[in-house]
Amino acid sequence: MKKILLVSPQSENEALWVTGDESAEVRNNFPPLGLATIAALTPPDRYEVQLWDENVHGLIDENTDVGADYDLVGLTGFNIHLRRCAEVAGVFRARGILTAIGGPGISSSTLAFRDKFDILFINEAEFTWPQFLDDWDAGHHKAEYRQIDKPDLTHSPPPRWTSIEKDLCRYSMGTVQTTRGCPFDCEFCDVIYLFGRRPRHKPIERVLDEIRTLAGYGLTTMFLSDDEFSGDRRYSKALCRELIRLNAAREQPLTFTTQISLSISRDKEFLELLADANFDLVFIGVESVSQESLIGAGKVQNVKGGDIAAQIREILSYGIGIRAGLIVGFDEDELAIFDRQFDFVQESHLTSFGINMLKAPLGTRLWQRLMRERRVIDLSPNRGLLGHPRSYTNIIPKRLGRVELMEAFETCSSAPIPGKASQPGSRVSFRWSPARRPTIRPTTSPPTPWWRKRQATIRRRNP
Ligand code: B12
Ligand code: SF4
Repeated sequence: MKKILLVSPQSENEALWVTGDESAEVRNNFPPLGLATIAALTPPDRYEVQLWDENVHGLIDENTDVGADYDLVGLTGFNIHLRRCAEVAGVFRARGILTAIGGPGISSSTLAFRDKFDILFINEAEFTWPQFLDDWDAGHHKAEYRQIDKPDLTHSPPPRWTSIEKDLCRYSMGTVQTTRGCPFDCEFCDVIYLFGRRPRHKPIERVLDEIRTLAGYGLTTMFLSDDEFSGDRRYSKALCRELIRLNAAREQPLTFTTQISLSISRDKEFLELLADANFDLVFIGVESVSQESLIGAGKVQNVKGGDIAAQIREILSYGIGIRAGLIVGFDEDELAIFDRQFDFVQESHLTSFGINMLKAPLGTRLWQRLMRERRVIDLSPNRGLLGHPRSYTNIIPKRLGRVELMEAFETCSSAPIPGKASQPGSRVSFRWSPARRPTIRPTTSPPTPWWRKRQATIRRRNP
């Protein structure tokens, strides 16, 4: 029987999501969902599959004993992981083992990394991986498999976690994907190229089964691993109703978290459902307090609701915490944007946030426009020297000097939080210099009736 090892590369960025506040055994936030899906697409009667997450199982180098003689090593990753994927592939190629790579990273940066792996899987692999396995068995596999159509998610099998089930306690949450795709079209984002604008969803019963499986392994928080959980609102509301039922039948409710758009601040029914389903934190691409920058970036869904700080407070008032993504370096941004973002964090009472410099990912509308304007810098020859991806950008900003932007960013982001400086995680979020560090104030607006109801519900469920 052929043996396959599926590796998720070490990710400094991801390891940093572990704040140090979790229990000692937690090594990573998210178990490798893409690899568990590939494992599920691999017939167990023909192949043995083992998952290996470098953040949990250790770094792989030429001396590492991976426990068996594998016939194939498959890697996964986003674009920020590709360099590490290439290093790991190099280790196995030196041992004469066939290597493959799939995931969004190689799907969007195919050319730059083509020669680092033997077989490339571009885009989603629900159809191409089984096709490869048949070709491989028949002795004539191709060097590249490319999925053009976007598969209906009923074709995506429930992820198979069995090979790492003992290690699932080392993750702070379970991952379940309910939809792929996003109806919006932000200029800097490649989600719609990779996954389409029409959200595709899994049948609700399937989602519930996946949640129950992970809960059975002892995980109590579930990350719904979607681009935009509210993209198909009828579906996500129906799912929330089922999550409420699922929790009601449990002694201890599960906690949910996901990525969602700011536009939910205008949908009270949805906010109530999210709160009642026990979503305690959502990631929102807030990006900027500047309406001009948001309009320029095509992030109109944030602008439609008016005052952004008020929209955030509305969501917080339901007891749903927000981790916000912020961006500096839009064409409309001047140096004052740093102060404006700072004041905005104060005013909105954001519970958590991370900040990035605007980058133009290959192929996005932003990349195309800035290429025409000759404002994209090819950093690939220097990639090894650049350090952490948060500390540089591949664009020439419009109103800010490039050095000015990077210096201002570095000044703000390098100040450690007192008492946390030595812990992993202390640099993952944007830290304003100590004098300017925001204090999270208690909300000044009176609690809404729903907030009070949610508090009562929480108290009832956790006496
Ligand atoms: C959930 C999510 C997160 C979560 C959890 C991340 C995690 N590690 O699990 C959080 C919020 C933390 C996050 C953070 C970031 N994310 Co994110 N995230 C996603 C999201 C929405 C879902 C990922 C997922 O779970 N997919 C479900 C699985 C089943 O899909 P999959 O892994 O793609 O696997 C399929 C195929 O790709 C393929 N495949 C994958 N691996 C392999 C391997 C082999 C061998 C084979 C054959 C096939 C194969 O087969 C699978 C079935 O089709 C995606 C968008 C999306 N819809 O996928 C963005 C996405 C992956 N993230 C992205 C980015 C940029 C980031 C950040 C860098 C953002 C930032 N600036 O900080 C950070 C990086 C953090 C890190 N170090 O991991 C980009 C990546 C862009 C790219 N081209 O690489 C995406 C595509 C969104 C986007 N366009 O902006 N993210
Ligand atoms: S809402 Fe989020 S996922 Fe959708 S296009 Fe904008 S940035 Fe990308």
